[in-house]
Amino acid sequence: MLIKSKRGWEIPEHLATPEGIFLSRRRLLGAGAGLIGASLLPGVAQAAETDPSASLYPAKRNERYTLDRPMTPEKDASSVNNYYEFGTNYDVGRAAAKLKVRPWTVTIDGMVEQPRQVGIDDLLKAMTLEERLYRHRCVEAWSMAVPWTGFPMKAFVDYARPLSGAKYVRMETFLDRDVAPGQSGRFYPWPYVEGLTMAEATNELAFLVTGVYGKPAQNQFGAPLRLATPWKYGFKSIKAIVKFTFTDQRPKSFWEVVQGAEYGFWANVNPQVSHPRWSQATEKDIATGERRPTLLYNGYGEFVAGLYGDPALKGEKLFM
Ligand SMILES: Nc1nc2c(c(=O)[nH]1)N[C@H]1C(S)=C(S)[C@@H](COP(=O)(O)O)O[C@H]1N2
Ligand SMILES: [Mo]
Repeated sequence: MLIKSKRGWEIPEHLATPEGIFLSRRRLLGAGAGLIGASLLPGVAQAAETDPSASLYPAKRNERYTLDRPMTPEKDASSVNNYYEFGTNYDVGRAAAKLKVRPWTVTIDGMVEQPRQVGIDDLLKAMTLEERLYRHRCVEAWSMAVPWTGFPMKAFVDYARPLSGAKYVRMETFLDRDVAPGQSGRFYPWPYVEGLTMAEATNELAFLVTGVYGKPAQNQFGAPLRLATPWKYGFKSIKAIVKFTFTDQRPKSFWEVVQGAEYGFWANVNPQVSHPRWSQATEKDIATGERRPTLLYNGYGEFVAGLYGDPALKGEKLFM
């Protein structure tokens, strides 16, 4: 994520423009990639062996969600990640591997029939896993296409049994400064928070991710539970979720607090609405470097455009 007024502990100067990001990504994908991949492999194999959910993978692919572009190779998608808890660069795999993802308790509270806590493996037993190929578009104008495994957020909302007055779901990432060095940066409002309206959370596309590439997700992808809302910019897809709070108050998301003039609550992808500091008209594939025109709602308009037709939303900044 790029923010306007650079402070000493924030992004290095060479990352301060989208081009800088791409250059540094290319460097990562070039000389560095093999090294990073190789050094991660032992940890990865170990994680897969000890992960109590490993036998649930691979899940059956849901063919309803198709790609208009090649899937991003796993080595690229897993070596270029945004996860500020573990650093402001993109090679966070090694740092994120330190996060313990078992045991992992998910809290459900706020406007629900009965607040409760559930262990991730019990939650997985209550849900049916499927695989979906989704596009993923970062607000910084890079993109990829990944095979997520998880369950529809709608199924989770049904499980959580919110009260009829709930209008939003607020999600929160873990907070542990000992494992996540980034969380010591006092400029940021940790823990990471995101939110959706109930209509968005129960839209068929909203997906809670537990795995990717046919196996439990590596930590850098947001294990053991992260969101995927492919019609929105990537910062909405919060990683390592520990809490879902149902509420009638619109949550303030992490990046909205950090830089509200540039990153809003809605964050729907739109090629015609520029970021204040760069165009969103095109995007760059992290694996191939190829540029493509950005699509309205990241190409998912048939699923989600109806969410935003309500006259009550007039005046909302739906695309930032
Ligand atoms: N907790 C948390 N979630 C997060 C982030 C983060 O820094 N912390 N980065 C966001 C951003 S800006 C993007 S683009 C995606 C990146 O997901 P990926 O690394 O799987 O590509 O995660 C999002 N979720
Ligand atoms: Mo992002």
